[in-house]
Amino acid sequence: MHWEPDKECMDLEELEQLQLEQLQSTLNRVYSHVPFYRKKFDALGITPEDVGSLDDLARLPFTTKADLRDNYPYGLFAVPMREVVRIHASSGTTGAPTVVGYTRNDIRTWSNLVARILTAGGVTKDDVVQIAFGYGLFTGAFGLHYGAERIGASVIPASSGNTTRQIQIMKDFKTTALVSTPSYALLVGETMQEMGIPVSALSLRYGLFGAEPWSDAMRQEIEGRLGIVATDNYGLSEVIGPGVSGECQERQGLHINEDHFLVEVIDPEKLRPVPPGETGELVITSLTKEAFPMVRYRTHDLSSLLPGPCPCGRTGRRMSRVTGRTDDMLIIKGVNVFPSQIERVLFEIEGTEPHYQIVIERKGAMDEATVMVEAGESIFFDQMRRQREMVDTIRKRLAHELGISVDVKLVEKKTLGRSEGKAKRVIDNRKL
Ligand code: DLL
Repeated sequence: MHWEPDKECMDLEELEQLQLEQLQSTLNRVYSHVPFYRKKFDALGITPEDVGSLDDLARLPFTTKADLRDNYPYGLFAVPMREVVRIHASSGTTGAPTVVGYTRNDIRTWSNLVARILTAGGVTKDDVVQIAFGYGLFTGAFGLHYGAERIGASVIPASSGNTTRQIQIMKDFKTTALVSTPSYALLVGETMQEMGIPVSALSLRYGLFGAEPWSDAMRQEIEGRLGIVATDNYGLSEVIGPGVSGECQERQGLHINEDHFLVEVIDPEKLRPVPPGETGELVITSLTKEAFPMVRYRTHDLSSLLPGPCPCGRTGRRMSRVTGRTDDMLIIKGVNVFPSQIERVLFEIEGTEPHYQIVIERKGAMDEATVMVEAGESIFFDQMRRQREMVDTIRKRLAHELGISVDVKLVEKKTLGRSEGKAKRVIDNRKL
């Protein structure tokens, strides 16, 4: 099922022609309306007219989060404020927030792109969609809300938090699709169990999850607990919010809305494209945005471009799940470690709950990492011997996967903090 089949299944040559025309108009727009871009292009001796093919994109300068901060709040807007009808911001984990704006047309585009993703994830106008993202400056709730309304679904703006109430609403209002972060979906499943509400009491069929990395193992866990088909969708506020890419029912990678975004994958050190299919950092250029166009934005998200057609008929390229961020990468004892690697190992071990946290300390010159893992009740009521065996198994498997030794601590169910938005997996107490 497609929302805009003529666009989503476009002939590839036609798509490239469209991308080039839109790229040229975006470059003209930023060159004439945003002093920041004009200065950068001038410094490199490039004018928009020099870009005659999509390959010329590689000659353009990158834009970074620091550039957004330096131009806080409205310095990168390409239209006067009277044309801006919406403002969002991302708080990020460090530093000043970054502010983004939308014209009326941008909101229309955004809603359509999210409608594509919801449709690909199974949602139709017959669905009742519960949005369990926080409504506010975060783009997640409003983006998915507008997309679901665009389709004609019945939208419940439940917002985040108050999980027992969410479940009550889900049951009473006969919600058929849940929209949230994957970690929140797990918490919903867990809370249902505690409330004694079986999956059969709900009408849920689909889950559309995004805004943070998750694994296929986590998908299976969520699908089992909630009795749904779960799809992944990706986006970031600097580029538009949700709506950049999303999985279809084949779940073989996320379809990129390529008629609106040009996606490159680069080596984050050498800053050159990696060979097709290899993992690197996503760099995204917006092609149709009016208020806040973006040229070669370095996302710091790690993914790869997947070749070949998808049985669903969409023709654009797909990207693999985002496994983490270049700046999510921990360096422990000199070794690169991603939280997603730890998650994968824990999901394979019976008796552990899918909740974990990594705590890193520095003792003298040495890093010490402890992985706190919630253990199921049966383990806690068991003898010490079984607990020790489990710690040992986890430690060995982690050492094998990560290439370094880490401490493992079992904690009781529900000891680790739960997040209603993006999960916090890492506590780094090192003063580096
Ligand atoms: O999280 C937009 C969004 C909302 C996407 C709802 C999907 C659903 P930001 O708050 O600006 O925007 O955070 C963007 O979150 O650079 C990634 O690191 C991460 N991220 C977003 N979606 C995924 C995903 C929204 N599906 C940052 N998988 C991005 C992995 C994701 N990471």
